Amino acid sequence: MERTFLMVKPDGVQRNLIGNIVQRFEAKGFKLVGAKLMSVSQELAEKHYGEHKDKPFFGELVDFITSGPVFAMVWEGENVIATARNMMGKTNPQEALPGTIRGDFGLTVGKNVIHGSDSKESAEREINLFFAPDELISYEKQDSAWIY
Ligand code: FUP
Repeated sequence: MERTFLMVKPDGVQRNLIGNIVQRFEAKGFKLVGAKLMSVSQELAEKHYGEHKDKPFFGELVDFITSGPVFAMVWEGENVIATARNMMGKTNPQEALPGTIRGDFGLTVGKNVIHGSDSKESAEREINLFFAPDELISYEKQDSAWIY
């Protein structure tokens, strides 16, 4: 079963959106296998956003993600990586459709509420960056038979 890394960014935590965001992925049928409220260190931020290190907005990106607590999560389910990206909406909240997280809650590309892995490779890399193996829980859920 596929896993992805999702993170409510500091703006989402400050705006009390953790519960709403968790609820969407639970209701969709995905399984939460790890979650924690945490601070992102400078080092972790620079690793996480490594692919953007030459972009003009890299400094702002790192400053923002280290500016307050984030809620880091690992979710599991069929095609969870692409489906979660659809549920998040486009990177630019102006283009994100209503009904998506960024479409419903975001106004600017810098403060766009949530991060989600964009491929199998980035999911694996980001899960390993943010979680130790013993922080991820494998378990059966009774509702699975009604979802799959
Ligand atoms: P996403 O995968 O949708 O989070 O988008 P990207 O990986 O392309 O960008 C990572 C973060 O960089 C975005 F969440 C917001 C920020 N960003 C900017 O601040 N300015 C830009 O022009 C593009 C991205």
